[in-house]
Amino acid sequence: MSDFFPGISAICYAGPDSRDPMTFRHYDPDAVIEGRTMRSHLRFASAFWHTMRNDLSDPFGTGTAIMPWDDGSESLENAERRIAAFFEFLNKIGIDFYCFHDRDVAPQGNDIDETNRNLDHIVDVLQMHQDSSGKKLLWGTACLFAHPRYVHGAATSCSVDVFAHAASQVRRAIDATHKLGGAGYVFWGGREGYSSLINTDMAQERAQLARFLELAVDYKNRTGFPGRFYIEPKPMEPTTHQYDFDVAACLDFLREFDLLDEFMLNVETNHATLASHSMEHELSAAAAAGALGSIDANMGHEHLGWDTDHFPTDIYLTTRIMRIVLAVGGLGEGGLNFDAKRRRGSFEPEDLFHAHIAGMDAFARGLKIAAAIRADRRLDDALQARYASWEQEIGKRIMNGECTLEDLESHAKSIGEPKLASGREEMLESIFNDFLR
Ligand code: XLS
Ligand code: NI
Ligand code: NI
Repeated sequence: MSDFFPGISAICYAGPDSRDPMTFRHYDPDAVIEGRTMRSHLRFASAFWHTMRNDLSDPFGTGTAIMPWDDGSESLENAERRIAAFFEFLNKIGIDFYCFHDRDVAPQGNDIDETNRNLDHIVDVLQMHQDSSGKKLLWGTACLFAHPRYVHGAATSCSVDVFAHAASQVRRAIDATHKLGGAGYVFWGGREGYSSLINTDMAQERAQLARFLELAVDYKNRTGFPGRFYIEPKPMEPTTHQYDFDVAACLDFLREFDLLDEFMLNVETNHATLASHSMEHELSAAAAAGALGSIDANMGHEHLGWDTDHFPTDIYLTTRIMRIVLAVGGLGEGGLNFDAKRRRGSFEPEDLFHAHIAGMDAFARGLKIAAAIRADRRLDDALQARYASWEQEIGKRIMNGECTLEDLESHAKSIGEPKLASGREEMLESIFNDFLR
């Protein structure tokens, strides 16, 4: 058995007092919270593209990551070695799931057939590793943004031929995900937007995107892929504007094209902040529509206006996320995928462990704190009390559609000026803070 991470053994829970950075201080996989284990609440996944393919280069400099298992070639042997290193990593860190793009696990060939053969080969390799490790695929996806042919978009390209290439690629990526028992399949519209409106027919491009998704749904139904389909909203980058801008825009798009029953949302923190929303806002919007499916767990930096994909280490953030996840009864087949990368200066292989430990412990704490806030009930009770007037007869009649504007005028006259209560925002924030000790 090869050892790609020599000197690092399985990361174990050692409790909050541990001073050993190679331990979990909060993620105790078998600890039970609200009747379920932490492991099943959190369903952590590691992103193959960041963990194995991100060399930590940035627009100003080359990669710094030390990856002794990677010879830099596009050979199948190299792809197999990366996967072996990845599964060793998953085993040691104790993460049960992973996510991939077709092109980051398997090399592109000279034509579609060769590319498909490469992917088929790699799917068998992944299957072998899944079987021997018990690890599972949370979701797969197609990289429809890196190849130069997608420069003007994939489904939204001005070229119908590019649309056909993208369709063929998605077909095979769904097959790969299906074969590996993936719980879901993600559509992230990396270049499904525009650089400039001066050369863009927005109505045409949006209709193309809808048609593309319809074709995928048709394929899912015909091939019996049982997993969920997700859309991952993102407002921009690399495009100026992406059509799946935020949760609200995605829901509206899906509703317009009658696709709402077919998709849930994979919500990413750094995409929320790029859209000038909080993650809490995006998750609440998705939850309200019954479409909160999965989470790309990362975060941005308040001084940087782009998708920096930091590992999520902010306990306020993870607590807010887990409060919503617990409130909707969990993510079901979804999970928390660390769509996150180490900083360029964290270039040693062991930093992959530190980064994931930081994210996992932050979410474990978020889960524990969120559960404590829920058990305490003060915040939930305050919310319920705030809307109590809607429980009155008049409130029920309005919501049941049994009132006219005239009825409401009579009601308004009979009660006089409404008496309002304070929103108590600061008091509630302060109660929330009490739990972050
Ligand atoms: C990029 C996206 C991407 C998707 C998968 O910003 O987050 O990584 O999650 O294609
Ligand atoms: Ni993502
Ligand atoms: Ni992202």
